[in-house]
Amino acid sequence: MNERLSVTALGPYIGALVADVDLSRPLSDAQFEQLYHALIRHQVLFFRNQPVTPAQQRALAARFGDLHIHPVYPHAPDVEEIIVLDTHDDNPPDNDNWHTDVTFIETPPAGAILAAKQLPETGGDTLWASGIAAYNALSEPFKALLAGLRAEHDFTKSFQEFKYRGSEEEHARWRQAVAKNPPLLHPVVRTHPVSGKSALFVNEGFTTRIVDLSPKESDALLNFLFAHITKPEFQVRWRWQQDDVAIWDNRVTQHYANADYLPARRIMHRATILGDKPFYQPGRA
Ligand SMILES: O=C(O)CCC(=O)C(=O)O
Ligand SMILES: [Fe+2]
Repeated sequence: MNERLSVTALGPYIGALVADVDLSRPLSDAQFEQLYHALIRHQVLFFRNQPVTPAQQRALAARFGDLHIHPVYPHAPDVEEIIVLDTHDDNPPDNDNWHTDVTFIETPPAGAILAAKQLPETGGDTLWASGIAAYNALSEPFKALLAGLRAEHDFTKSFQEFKYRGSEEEHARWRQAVAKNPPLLHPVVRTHPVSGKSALFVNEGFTTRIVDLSPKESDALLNFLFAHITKPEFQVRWRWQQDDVAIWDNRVTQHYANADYLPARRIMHRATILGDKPFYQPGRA
């Protein structure tokens, strides 16, 4: 059996295409090791032609850690760890903003695995941005200003009440999720626990304010940082084909799902790997 994965960078900062691996089968330790190192280095990995079932996708994700069960998104039949993102005219996409997944919990996901199940003829690309590249591009005085600042992350910034009024059951699930996920704080700059690299860790999806600054200072700084992360230099854009798989490091990246394909339907499956509590440790890398 061929144990060597082929890894081709898609740019200097973020993204790589991985070939010579079958994600539907259990990976050997040697294969997993290569995959893991490629993920830390490139932050998001892409694979073509991987028709994984929900159970196979769960098994692959479980190699990386324990899995998260989402408070409001629906899941695959019998596999509650696999979120089904089925978007169409009656359920329009809502990930067309720059965000890091689930930063509204104490230990946001370390990563996620997304599989393309049904795609529109055209459109529906996803972009990822490197928080490491964005951070590195800042001047030293600016980095010094960010060091030690804390930002609030709020579930309701992206999951707004008006979207969950379809049925009483849906509304009740939303209320429960709000009660379970009060706003909390994370460092504005986060150190990667494995690579030691620092990354911007505020995202437009969930970050509401920098609590150590005045409201006006916080607005100005966050607006700058949200705009800064959208520089194409820090990004990779993926044009999906059926049965593509993407794996990303959610600790140091954010992403944006283009909502340009309605009325066509698009179905994606996502597994979410639990992470640890974000910290900032200056000078590690
Ligand atoms: O549908 C996509 O391309 C990405 C959606 C998203 O934001 C996610 O799965 O976390
Ligand atoms: Fe997302």
